[in-house]
Amino acid sequence: LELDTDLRRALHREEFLLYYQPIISLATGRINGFEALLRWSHPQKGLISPGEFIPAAEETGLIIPIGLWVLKEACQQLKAWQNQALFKHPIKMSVNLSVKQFSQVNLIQNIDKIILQTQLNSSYLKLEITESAIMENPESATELLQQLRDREIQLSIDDFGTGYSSLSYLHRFPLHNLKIDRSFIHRISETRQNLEIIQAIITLAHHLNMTITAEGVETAEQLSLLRSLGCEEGQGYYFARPLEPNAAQALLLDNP
Ligand code: G
Ligand code: G
Ligand code: MN
Ligand code: NA
Repeated sequence: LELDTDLRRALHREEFLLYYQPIISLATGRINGFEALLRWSHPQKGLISPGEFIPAAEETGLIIPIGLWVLKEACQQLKAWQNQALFKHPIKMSVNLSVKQFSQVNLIQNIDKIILQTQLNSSYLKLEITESAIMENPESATELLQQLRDREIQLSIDDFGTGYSSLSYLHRFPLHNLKIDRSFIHRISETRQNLEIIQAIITLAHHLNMTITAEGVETAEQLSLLRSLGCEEGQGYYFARPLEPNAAQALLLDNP
């Protein structure tokens, strides 16, 4: 498999990089954190999105070393920003974990090692896990989530509504935050029903002591509807696209 060889080489040659998309508090307009988003700077093909290579990386198992690189790089970046004292308001760093990463045997040990190496306080790290990763093995997922929570690592359920949509299962898992998938936000003002579905998700999550992040916010109208529904955070092109580290850092300088 050519892509497999390419991905291995990319790791060795340090061709991966991270972009950072801000996550905004809807109440204050401040940056609450960033989501780290992987990019591959291919010597011939230019910048490649994870959608094009993560499925192959999952299949070959390369997602494990790539994912550990992402985690370390993201923790290092936040630590560097903290060391520069660029901001007063605490910022969190969100990192995506795929199904395979979430079920790797040494996940906790690997995370502990990265936290130790980077010296980032683990309460600033947020992990984004999909419903499918959790539902693949709910019992072991619950245990793993609890171990992460014991370390004060923040836990988000990503792309909510696209997987099992298991509203009835949510209470079983020790999660802090729910990210509503952008397909719901996209349709928010289309029908009364869409709005009511989002309202129901938000109400339930609040009952379970989870905060809500709306993904894919692209318009002022979506923003104001989400605010009126009590959604805490938003992420999307309306605020900012995923940014290069320098551009993300420049935004932080303006973060009151
Ligand atoms: O950034 P972009 O829209 O191209 O991302 C496409 C998909 O790739 C998204 O579903 C996102 O969650 C996923 N993704 C981005 N970065 C990472 C990463 O570092 N690890 C994993 N597992 N998935 C990622
Ligand atoms: O699956 P996940 O939520 O991690 O995917 C994040 C991806 O969503 C990023 O790759 C990013 O490029 C994309 N994204 C971020 N904001 C927007 C937006 O406002 N609109 C759309 N269509 N995609 C977005
Ligand atoms: Mn995500
Ligand atoms: Na998502």
